Amino acid sequence: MNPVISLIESPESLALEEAKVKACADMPLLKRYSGNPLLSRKDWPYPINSVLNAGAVLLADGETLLLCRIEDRSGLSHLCAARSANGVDNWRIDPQPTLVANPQEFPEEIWGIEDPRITYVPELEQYAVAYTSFARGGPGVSLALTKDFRSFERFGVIMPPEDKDAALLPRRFGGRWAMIHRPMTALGAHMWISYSPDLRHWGSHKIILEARRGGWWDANKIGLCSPPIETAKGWLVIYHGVRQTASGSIYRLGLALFDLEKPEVCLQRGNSWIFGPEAPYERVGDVNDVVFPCGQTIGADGDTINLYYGAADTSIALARGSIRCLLSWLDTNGSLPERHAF
Ligand code: BMA
Repeated sequence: MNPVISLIESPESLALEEAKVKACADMPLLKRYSGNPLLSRKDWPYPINSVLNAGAVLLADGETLLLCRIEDRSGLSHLCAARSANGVDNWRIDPQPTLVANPQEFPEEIWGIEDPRITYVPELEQYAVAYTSFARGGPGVSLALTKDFRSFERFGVIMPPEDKDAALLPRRFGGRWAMIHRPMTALGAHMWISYSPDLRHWGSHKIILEARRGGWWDANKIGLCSPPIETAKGWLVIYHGVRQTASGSIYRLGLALFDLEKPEVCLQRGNSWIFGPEAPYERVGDVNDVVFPCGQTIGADGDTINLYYGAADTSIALARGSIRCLLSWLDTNGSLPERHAF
């Protein structure tokens, strides 16, 4: 479960908090782990092409589980779980694929399944996995529930093509579940939220964050990265922005904050990106210049964020930051976004 940063109460805790915020200025917002990349093709127990874009969660026993997207040597993807006691090394990888496309029952998966985002849902005592199902209509959003990442209850496609980059929020709002996702519409590639009474039927669709236009780093195409993080100030969202250039796309990360009780309301949006492809394993791979997180875990201090990201569509890497520092950066570098009706 994501922590909620406690509200500041006494003058002493206020001073301590101020000192911690000041210390943010001396550290990078997201610091790459020195042993990156964490997982790549050579680590896999069976032949694959690449391992990328993993959902992440801390299990009840404290282990980190990554549900990795594996592109096999047919070009299609499935999901495979890797577990580690410290979230950094000694990964125990399932000897066989963990969740594979099942096109007989779910024809929307004929070209594989990709990019899972995991949310622990206390009310259901289960993990919800929102993933991309890929078929002739393009990518759609599918949902499955699991208790153990060994057996899964599949709900099938819940957002029809073209749609992807989805994660469930961990609780209900006014009795309804909420899902952030990124449909492609005539309006462009913006982030939306939809609500459901039962996780199967979705409505009350609203745009929550728009791709900017023109020369911006996040012009024309954005999407949710890892599931939103619940903080006292709101839902902290890491999203990707795609810059089209003459030599291809550049995938970078930005921040936005949404209202705790009305997650469709954006409170702040960062103006510049906070993390982009710089290291060789991010700049060069099957798809150059891509950092693409689908999951994070939060440290025992309730502040450290371990962000797991696909690097150049080839391997999985880790960067660490502080939720407090990300929020304080947003305070200084964010603004209230314009809202457009659709
Ligand atoms: C996106 C998704 C991701 C991929 C990224 C960069 O559209 O398909 O799976 O990592 O492109 O290729």
